[in-house]
Amino acid sequence: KKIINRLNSSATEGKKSFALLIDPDKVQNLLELQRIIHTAIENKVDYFMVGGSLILSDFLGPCISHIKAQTEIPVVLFPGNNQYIDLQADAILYLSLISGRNADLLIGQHVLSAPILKRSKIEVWPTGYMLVDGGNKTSVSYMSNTNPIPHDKYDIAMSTAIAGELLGQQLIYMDAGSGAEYMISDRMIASVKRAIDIPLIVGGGINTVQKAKSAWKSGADVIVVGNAIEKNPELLIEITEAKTLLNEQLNVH
Ligand code: 1GP
Repeated sequence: KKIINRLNSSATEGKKSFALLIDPDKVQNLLELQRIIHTAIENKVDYFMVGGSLILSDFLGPCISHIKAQTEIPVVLFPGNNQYIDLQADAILYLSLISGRNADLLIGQHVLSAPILKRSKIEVWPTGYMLVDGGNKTSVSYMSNTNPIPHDKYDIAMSTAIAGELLGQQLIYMDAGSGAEYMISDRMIASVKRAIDIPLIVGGGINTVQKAKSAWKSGADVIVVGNAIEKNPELLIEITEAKTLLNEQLNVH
């Protein structure tokens, strides 16, 4: 069964999921990487996302093979550009930066990577990627050379997400950027979620268990946490516990 179908079924049931984002460039050494992966497997995160804005190290391949050697938990690539491909991964977020007006990130990078992806067995997930202002200038807003959607422009966010869905995107990913000063507001998450019928992924600046819970409760189907767990791996355990509790309350298992 395709992983995206599983993701879709969970979202339809209202079941909340948690993706741990690992940026191989931010990991100090392989031992630290192994420790985070081990904790994530023990706590049964739903997805590993592997990605970043740059490729500074040669940890991408080892990171994915290390995860794949130990667990069936899907590994999803979250690429910063068309070089960010490793076919050991189970799936790739094929991101169209629909909040921006940079043609290269709407179609250009895709043209460069399409033949290799088409020939591979990797699941390609068409994803409408929306950057939302998170207070500070994050790597992704600088690297993408686009303006994020203002934090309080709910209608723009909603209309953008609907346009993404109508254009055939299968997921919407709203991101305030890694290490955002503030996460996307509950109100914006809720207005986007109400407007679309495809799963909603939310990330950027989720650095406490309270923020994780409020993103889920506002309508995120999957939350992505990276930066805060790099700093405090214990948070991974707290967030998984909160997710299990919430899914029990929602009566979805
Ligand atoms: C960034 O959404 C991800 O693209 C995760 O952000 O690193 O702030 O958790 P953080």
